[in-house]
Amino acid sequence: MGEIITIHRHMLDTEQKYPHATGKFTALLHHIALAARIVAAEVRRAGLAGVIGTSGSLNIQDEEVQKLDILAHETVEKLMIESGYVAAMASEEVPDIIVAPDDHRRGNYIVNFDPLDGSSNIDANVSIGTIFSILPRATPKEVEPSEADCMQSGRKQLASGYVIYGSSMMFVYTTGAGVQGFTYDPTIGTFLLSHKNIRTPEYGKIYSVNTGNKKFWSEGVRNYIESLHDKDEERQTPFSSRYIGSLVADFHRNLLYGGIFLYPADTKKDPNKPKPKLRLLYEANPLAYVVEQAGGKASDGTRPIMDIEPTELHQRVPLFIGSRKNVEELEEYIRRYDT
Ligand code: FBP
Repeated sequence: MGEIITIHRHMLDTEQKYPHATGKFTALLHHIALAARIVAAEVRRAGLAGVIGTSGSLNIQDEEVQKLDILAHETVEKLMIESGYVAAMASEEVPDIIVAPDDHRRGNYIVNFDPLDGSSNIDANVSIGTIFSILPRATPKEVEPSEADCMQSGRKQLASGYVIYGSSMMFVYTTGAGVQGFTYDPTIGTFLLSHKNIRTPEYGKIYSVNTGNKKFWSEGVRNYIESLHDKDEERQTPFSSRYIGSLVADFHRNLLYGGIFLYPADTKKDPNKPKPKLRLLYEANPLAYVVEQAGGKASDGTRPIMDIEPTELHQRVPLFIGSRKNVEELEEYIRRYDT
């Protein structure tokens, strides 16, 4: 049996390398891992506990809210506030920022999160996940936290990652020193290091996109996807199409195997104005930090996702993410046909 490294030990070791380490950062990450374990327990027994199906309400995104979305949101929010390390949060499930009570429970970190990603797949027992992004406060701690604290560019992230609730549960994160993956071992009740220093292949032969929207994409995106079906030795095409419909699950597979995930803007809703779907602060930015730390790339088609200055809390962006050379090829098609 190789060296057993628990997630807590790894986080501590990582933080102790930082000159001003206080242990608070590790404790915050530990609370996120704990929240994920509670969410996982709810997800695993959802069919038995009557938490399958919709809650009957719509969220700020105008999407049907699943009962488990609410449960996951409440769990993460509760753990973040009780950690005592968080000043404010932004969640996919609530319209405004959540400010920690102005007492011993208010800390100095900001957490943006998608409590349950891929919720359209919950009832079908398909892999789903939780995505998180940790930032420092942008406003002085003497003033009340505000949207400005949550709406910072991805370059300001101190850490980000996701938990995937799949055949096994994995916690994948970065603090800017590479990407580590931990697998949950139910026999001992903790996450153990299973994927050290994940590097994504420079070029992969998998593409992940909802081709049902093809007619509503830009010419550049359509031509790029078409070109992946040609026989071309040099480009190693045709590629394989893989699409789960859970961003975390599609991203995780491509991170390990190589390839590209695309969610372009489309004119399905408004023929005159292409609309993106995925959210910048708690979907695109955290995954962009992970993929860049693994040697890959994340773009909105013309610029790195993490260079985007947020203008809205629930801002959406086109997302092209994965192996560096694949994303650069896509950007080349957009340059050639759309600009
Ligand atoms: P949420 O489930 O968190 O709202 O995320 C959006 C999402 O489900 C992604 O996980 C996924 O990549 C995408 O939407 C699927 O969209 P579509 O059903 O349009 O292909």
